[in-house]
Amino acid sequence: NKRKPFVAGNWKMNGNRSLVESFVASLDSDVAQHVDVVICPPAVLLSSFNSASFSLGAQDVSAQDNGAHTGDMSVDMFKEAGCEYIIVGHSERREDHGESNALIADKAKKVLAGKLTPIVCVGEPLSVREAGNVESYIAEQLDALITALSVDELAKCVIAYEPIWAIGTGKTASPEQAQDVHRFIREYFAKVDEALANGLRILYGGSVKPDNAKTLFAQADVDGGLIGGASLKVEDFISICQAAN
Ligand code: G2H
Repeated sequence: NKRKPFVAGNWKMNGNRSLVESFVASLDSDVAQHVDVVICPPAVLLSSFNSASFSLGAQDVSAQDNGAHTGDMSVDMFKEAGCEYIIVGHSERREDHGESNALIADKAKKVLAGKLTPIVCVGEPLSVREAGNVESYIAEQLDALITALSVDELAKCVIAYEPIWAIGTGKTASPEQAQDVHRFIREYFAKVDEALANGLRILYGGSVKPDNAKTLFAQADVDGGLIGGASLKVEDFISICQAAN
């Protein structure tokens, strides 16, 4: 396929200025030659980055415009801080902050209106997988997005499939499990528009490490990864980026 590989590091609530410095010093443009590389640090660290070798992203955003929303940050603010991407709907946001599918779709729409790219996360908890309901669960998450966004807008999104049972647990989905859901997601978008589905980048997330990245990324419908724990060590992150090459 002709989709450009994509690797995003999601630092979550981790990192400090010295970690920023190690990334700026070690992650050079060679790594990002054939791969779109993005780092999503905590918002307060964004201004410490000054590197042209990779892009910056935010981990979440408000669905509102600037105004009286204490503690929130807007698309405009992230844009000014140099972000090109914003993660929305991470399962930790859904769980810690009760974010609904509808709110996440609103956020994605807001990100697109600001001409940034949303990385929209979907994924099922273990109970849903054990009950055999993965596809209907993911379909419901995608429906909210498909309802809120036009085909042109959907085409500008990046999707991340992150099975919740594989997040930070060391339990990676097998390449086959990942591919099955990625194929399902692509086919689901193909019902909306074939070209959209073919061009859409779908990332896998959940305990991606240097030693499992290559086989995951080799799957036909896996276009890269959203990396948590392993994005906190620059050598590990670089080898994952290389695995996507
Ligand atoms: C899934 C992933 C990155 P980890 O949340 O978003 O984290 O790689 O630590 O499982």
